[in-house]
Amino acid sequence: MPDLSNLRIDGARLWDSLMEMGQIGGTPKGGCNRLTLTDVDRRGRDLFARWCSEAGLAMTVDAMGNMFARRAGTEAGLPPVMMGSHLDTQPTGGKFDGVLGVLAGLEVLRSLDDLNIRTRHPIEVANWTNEEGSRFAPAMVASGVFAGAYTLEQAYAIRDRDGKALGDELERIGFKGEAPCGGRAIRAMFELHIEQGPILEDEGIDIGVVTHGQGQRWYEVTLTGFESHAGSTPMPRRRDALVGAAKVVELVNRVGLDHPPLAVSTVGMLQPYPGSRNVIPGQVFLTCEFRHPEEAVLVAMDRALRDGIAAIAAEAKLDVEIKQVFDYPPVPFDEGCVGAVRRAAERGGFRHRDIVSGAGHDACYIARVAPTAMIFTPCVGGISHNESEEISPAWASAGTQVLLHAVLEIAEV
Ligand code: HGY
Ligand code: MN
Ligand code: MN
Ligand code: MN
Repeated sequence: MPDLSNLRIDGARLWDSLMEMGQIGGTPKGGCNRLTLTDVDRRGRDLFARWCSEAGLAMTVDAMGNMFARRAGTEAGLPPVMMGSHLDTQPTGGKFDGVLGVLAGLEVLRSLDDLNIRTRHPIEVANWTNEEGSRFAPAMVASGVFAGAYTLEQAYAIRDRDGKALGDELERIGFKGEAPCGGRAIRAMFELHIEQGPILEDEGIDIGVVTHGQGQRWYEVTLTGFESHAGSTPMPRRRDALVGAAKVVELVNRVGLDHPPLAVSTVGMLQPYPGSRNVIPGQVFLTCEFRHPEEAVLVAMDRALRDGIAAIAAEAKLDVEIKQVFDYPPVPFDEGCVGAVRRAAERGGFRHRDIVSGAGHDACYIARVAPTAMIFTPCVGGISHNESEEISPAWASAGTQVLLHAVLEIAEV
């Protein structure tokens, strides 16, 4: 194998691409709002497709709108080594969550051309549809279909809070591709992503070698009481769904605190109905989610949630419906690929450490159908899913450098 240790990506070109993509859906606070399958998402997809075409890559869009830009290998029949992440963002997202992994993959392919390096395996960079799960729950649904966790029909039927169906929105923005979603061999997949937490920056580490993705459980809870007049309904006669919901919020927080140090629990959405200032809320819709690296702890948290909500509903005389919308076990990544990431970090002279991912990622589903690993870069203050999300150009380049070398090890020069 030729000495590749001095191969360098073009960090300035990568940074320019990140900044240009960040303008699409850019928000006044410097963040990004490119909610999946909106016209803004389409504009981001079109820019990515233009860049891939300029780089001479062959683009395939599959039935879930997943985009795969492919650089041919010297042996066409070999399965591709894949990179990539997602271009969709949270409504108050940043410029780097997901986007770094997609544009770093593009930078790797641009650099291989500059350096005139050919690999045996083809190499692809992917943009996975609806990683965030903010508009259409659950998250990572398109990589989930690719990995066989959901059928196409199940995914197409998912509706947003306005009742729009995922399949219809995919069609509307022109990204419902012909190619089947999944069912094809992949040699390996590497996802570069910001850590979205504080560990790497706090420890002065450049590269996270991600060994696992933690498990997640997402729920939708509907509490139903009875609307009535805020002025003339005596307190003992009320069936106030919002009072019950407030106790559920406290319960969810308690369940997280009761499983230290790694458990996390969050109520992200809470919608009282009818939402009138002088009507006792008759119904509340809320979402909650748990995460932990161990399945047994997630089972215990699930039990505590269900028992706790039943007690709250009985005491407040409310009806309750609990819908689990996402049950996602902890994911160990492939040792061979994790090793390739670690060797690439050492070759580049980067300070690195093993780390478990707090966030979910498309790589967590792809790990079900191909050897997969992730690379983390630090992010400023560990902040993400916030418009102030920030990384340094040096961190972006370091992560992309490691991605280049990990991919080259597996794609075989
Ligand atoms: O929620 C997550 O972990 C991911 O950012 N969708
Ligand atoms: Mn992400
Ligand atoms: Mn995210
Ligand atoms: Mn994610």
